[in-house]
Amino acid sequence: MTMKRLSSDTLNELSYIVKTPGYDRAALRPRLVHLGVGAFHRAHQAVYTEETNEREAGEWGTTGISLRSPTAASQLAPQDHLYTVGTMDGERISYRLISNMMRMITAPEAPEAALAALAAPEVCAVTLTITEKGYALDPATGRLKTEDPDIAADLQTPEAPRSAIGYLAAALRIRYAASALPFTIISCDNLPSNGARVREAVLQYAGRIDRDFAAWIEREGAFPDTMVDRIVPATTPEDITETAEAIRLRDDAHVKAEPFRQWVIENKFAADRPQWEAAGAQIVEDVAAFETAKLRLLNGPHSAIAYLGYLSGYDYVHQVMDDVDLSPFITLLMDEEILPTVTPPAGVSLPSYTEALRERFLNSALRHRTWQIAMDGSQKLPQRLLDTIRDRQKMGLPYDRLALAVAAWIAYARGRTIHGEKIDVRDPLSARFAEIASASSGVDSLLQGFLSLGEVFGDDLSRDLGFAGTVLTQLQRLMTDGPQAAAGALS
Ligand code: CS2
Repeated sequence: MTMKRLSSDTLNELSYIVKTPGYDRAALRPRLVHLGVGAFHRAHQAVYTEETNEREAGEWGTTGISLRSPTAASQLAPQDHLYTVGTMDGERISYRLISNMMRMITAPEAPEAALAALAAPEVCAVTLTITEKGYALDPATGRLKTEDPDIAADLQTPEAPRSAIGYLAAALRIRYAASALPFTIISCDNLPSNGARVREAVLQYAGRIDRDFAAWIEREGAFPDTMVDRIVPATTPEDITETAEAIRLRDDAHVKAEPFRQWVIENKFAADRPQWEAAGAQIVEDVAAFETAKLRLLNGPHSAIAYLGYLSGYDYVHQVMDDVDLSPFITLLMDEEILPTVTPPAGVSLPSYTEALRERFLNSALRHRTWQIAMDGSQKLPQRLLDTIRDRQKMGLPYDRLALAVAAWIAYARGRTIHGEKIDVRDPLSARFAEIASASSGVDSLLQGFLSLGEVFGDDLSRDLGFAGTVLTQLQRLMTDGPQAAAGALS
């Protein structure tokens, strides 16, 4: 039997097991815009907004903009932008309907509509999940990559942009010309000082167009730093089928997520905002400690799990956390090597935090793919693993486990498993990786090739012989004995 699709018209057929919104959808106003409507937004910021609407009788509606693909619009628009989130807690799944998304725009198909939606006077905040690479900043220097094709094109025709930074600036410029207030720009990507980064990108870009305009952004704009946390694996076709059976309607925009969620936002806003605290968000004066703890203790081990796990033949994170060699290795990596570099955020006990993280990684219901986390390693490694190594070096402490994680990234990024099977490496630098791999004649030259990637390793680690030697030892062991034995030797 073909299942009917979720939409306003079929809502009365939705299973009673789905928690439905406790507020009036008709009262929503398009006051928020989100760029990059992937699974993470749907299960994170959108859930906070939804609960805020419920608890505060809010009017917070979201316009979603996809900067590239029409996928999100094709999932959401036929459903009147309604979708469900499945929270997976062991055997238990609980569903809730999310209804604050009002409209979806695919920017390349409707650039004027996208710009108008952003610049609309009612919009008070724009949230972003555009991934690490979306910020177009050189990670080592913080310089705007004006050579990036999208940024270069946008600087030629700033009123008809295509990049995220170009859209934000173009919309702010309309506000500026109208002597209106800017909207708050809230980065929700896993980058340290994510607010400061997007501010830097927008200011450098705006400065190239009009200095007075850039000065206005500097004066009036607000770019809070945030820490975002919820494990949200990519939705699979099986998830869609299983959800349809459970909720009695087909939901092509469904996302699944773990029960845990956290959102810490710096108290810095340019305009009105939803009282996201009503949904549990923490509004604080300084996000840095939360960000560092999360990036280093969650995302760092996540990347280590992804590379070592994938190379060991594991598809999912929870399987890696069940492996006799890899699981103790990850525990020691977290407790012995990473934790001593982290200052606990106010009110947080780091040993309990790491213990809770391991429980979260063990959530088998999530089926979180190692391959998904392995993506875009060149953009993730610096803040997840390399800064921790830099701190260990400064403290005069060993970092062999972190070095094994870096070695596993290199082994993965070269595009072959230890047994020689091809890996589908997704990364903005994948072409460079392939060149390095084909030019290298052995482990030594492979490592040299990768270390020459200054945008990943920075000027310091690229030239650091002690670092190179430590990674080489791990890479050799990994290539000869395999990832499990290499990890086992450090447990
Ligand atoms: C993961 C993160 O895909 C990845 O790189 O490490 O997306 C992780 O699941 C989230 O940051 C959890 O908050």
